[in-house]
Amino acid sequence: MAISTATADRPAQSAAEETEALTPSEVERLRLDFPALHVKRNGKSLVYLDNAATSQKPKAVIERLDQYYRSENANVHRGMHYLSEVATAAYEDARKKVQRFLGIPLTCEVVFTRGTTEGINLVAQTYGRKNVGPDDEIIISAMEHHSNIVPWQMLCDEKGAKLRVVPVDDRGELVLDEYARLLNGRTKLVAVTHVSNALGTVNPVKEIIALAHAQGVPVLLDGAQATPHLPVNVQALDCDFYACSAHKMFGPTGIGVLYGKAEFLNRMPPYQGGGDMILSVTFEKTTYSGLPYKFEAGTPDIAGAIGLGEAVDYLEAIGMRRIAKYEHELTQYGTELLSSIDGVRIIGTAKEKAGVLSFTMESAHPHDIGQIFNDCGVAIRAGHHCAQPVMQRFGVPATARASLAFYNTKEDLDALAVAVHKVKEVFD
Ligand code: 7TS
Repeated sequence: MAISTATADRPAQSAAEETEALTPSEVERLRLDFPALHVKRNGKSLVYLDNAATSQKPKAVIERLDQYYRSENANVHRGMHYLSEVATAAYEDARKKVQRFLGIPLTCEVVFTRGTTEGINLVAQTYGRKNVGPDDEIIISAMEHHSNIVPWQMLCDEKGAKLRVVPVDDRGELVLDEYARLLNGRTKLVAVTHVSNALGTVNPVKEIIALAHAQGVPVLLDGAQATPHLPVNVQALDCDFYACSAHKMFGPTGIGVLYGKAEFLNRMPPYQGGGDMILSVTFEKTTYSGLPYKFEAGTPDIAGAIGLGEAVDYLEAIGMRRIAKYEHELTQYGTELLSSIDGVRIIGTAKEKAGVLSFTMESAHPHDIGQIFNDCGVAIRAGHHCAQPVMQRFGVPATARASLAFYNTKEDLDALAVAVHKVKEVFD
């Protein structure tokens, strides 16, 4: 397959091509699109394995931001002049690109946010404050990122509601029988992660949604770690809300997406008040804009949205199925490598996993592992990954975590294994 960073001249892919994993030579070519992968440290290119924290950006995205600020910059939805029309068209075009990428039925169901965190807070503060009362229940899981725990805790504290938590088994899979038992007439919302950032587990979200819907309960999915790695179609999933962050999807920081079914979004009050979200304002009464503008108060991150549009074009040109397949092979390779080293314990061994390799070592604390890895030019994250409850579940304060993207290679994982041996040399 010919891969270029330009969008206009990309060939359409056949279904057969879509299902084959990326080949190593394609990955080598794609790596050239990412300047940061070629940053040198001690004469060697960095090995970047911290993609769950944030991903690197392709030239297409960087250049699109540059073009926007050089020749298209103006505020959106308000100017009567040329640049404002250009900026508005580009911003709204980005919304359509995101709509297509996530299989969202209506363009007005794409709300631009600052990221996953803001998307979840928006739902908690609007849908939640309106619909949750004393003794109602919200179901989350034991593997959530703090951003899918704390907003619900805040809501429950305010309303006298209860947080119910689906447990995780020793492999890092949700215990679905327990989940089914937790669902009841008081449940107002289920909010679970599509893919765990700490364990890599891909949750059976279709089943989770079907069980909730059978009881009339809506479901929010935290898609922060899914959208960069898996094909996601919210219509096929039938989730009611879906939140994700551009910066993990090879796009800019400071921008993300909240999908919500229009039937929910229409009935929710606004999140923030300000410019762009109103139809008319008097001191007596304000009326609000329709979707999605009701939820986009103030000047949005225009450049960010346009950059995200470019990022999803880039991902679609490669093909999310091919990315998922390649990353699956890479994850298996990395898992086998790490499992073969004495004293390494992998945390998170679910059958369905995305590219996260969380591990501890008998001899060294994760922070020491991170330090030695850094000395070896291998970037990973060591810590609790903003998922302290799941660390507690596995009886560890922290893990070292290598997290993959489609531009990583077996050689990157070999470098990871060399760094693990280095840690053993120092600490064993
Ligand atoms: N949900 C999950 C599952 C995440 O992994 C993250 C960020 C968030 C929500 C929050 O995303 P944000 O873009 O709003 O900050 N996860 C990580 C991580 O694993 N390391 O750094 C950030």
